[in-house]
Amino acid sequence: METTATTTKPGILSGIQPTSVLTIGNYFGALKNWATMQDEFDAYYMVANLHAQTVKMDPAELRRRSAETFALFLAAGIDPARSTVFVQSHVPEHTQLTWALMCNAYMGELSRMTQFKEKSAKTADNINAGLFTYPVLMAADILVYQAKYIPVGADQKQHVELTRDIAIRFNNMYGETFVIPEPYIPKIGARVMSLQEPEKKMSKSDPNPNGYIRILDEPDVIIKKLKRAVTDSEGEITGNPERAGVYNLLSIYSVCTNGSIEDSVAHFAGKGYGDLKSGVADAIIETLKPIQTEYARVLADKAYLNEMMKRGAERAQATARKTVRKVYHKMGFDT
Ligand code: ATP
Ligand code: LTN
Repeated sequence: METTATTTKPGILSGIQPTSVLTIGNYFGALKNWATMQDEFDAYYMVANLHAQTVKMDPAELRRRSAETFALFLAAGIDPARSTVFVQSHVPEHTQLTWALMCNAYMGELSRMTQFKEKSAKTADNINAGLFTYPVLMAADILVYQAKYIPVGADQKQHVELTRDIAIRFNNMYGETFVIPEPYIPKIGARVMSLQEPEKKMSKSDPNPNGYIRILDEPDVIIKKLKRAVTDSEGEITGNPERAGVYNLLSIYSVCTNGSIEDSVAHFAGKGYGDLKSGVADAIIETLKPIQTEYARVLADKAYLNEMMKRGAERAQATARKTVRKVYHKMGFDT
């Protein structure tokens, strides 16, 4: 369980907000890749619960979802012996560094963040200051661990660019302090699209549950959602990306079976959409089964779960504390 205090591997950090139960998009686009990166990198993976309150969440629900998301990380193969896996609020250095960075971030640059514009348009009755300063908290998440590579989807790239700008600005003003991070797009990544609107990505906050498959969905739910998946009227199964619905199903089959799109097309050659849908449903069920079994085991063992959270937070804090101390000292704060 113990790791060495110093490592020469480049640091990576990523996080997922525990706003809802994770989908197979989160699994194939994030968690599965995170698990494969654990040996090559000094990996930090966190449940971004502080971020989740920028849209109002019921406190009891947030607490429960934070623990469940942590359990799901472990079930999906994030190994606490090889990675530092933790819950954001357990490490107060994130918010301490946020204040220091906030004084070095500009209203203008925060106003340009696409996600802020989109989310404030959606929740016009709750444009809180946290929604606006959210990217500074994200910058603190990254910089507090001196992480070099940040595995994120396209929608978060802008926030990583902002983090770079803040870090460069800070280094110029106060002297070399932060490693300058870069967005990291994994070699094997998958973008899973909505089953109902295959031009849009599958999203855990989609109001239509038929659009997504949750990692914890039961087999009968998966079969039902696949039956309702949008295809087209052509009838033939080919690997044409412009036929978004069919292509998405073939892509999901490919990531489940670790094959290529061509392999999937060959597998379904001459078959109809009914076979495609049931084949994809079976592949998803098979892929999720071991994760669901492990999730149930981990979640039932509260002592183990709490112990893993505690150890993860301690490990994370050991690194984070050093950065905050350095930054506060440079800025003229005594602690
Ligand atoms: P929300 O609906 O709350 O915005 P989301 O399901 O889009 O959530 P995020 O929490 O924004 O997910 O993303 C967490 C991680 O999962 C990110 O690394 C993101 O790139 C990845 N991810 C999310 N959805 C997909 C998807 N459909 N395909 C591939 N990767 C995805
Ligand atoms: N904002 C991200 C989650 C997140 C994150 C991070 C990702 C919070 N802090 C630091 C990478 C690095 C999201 O909503 N997907």
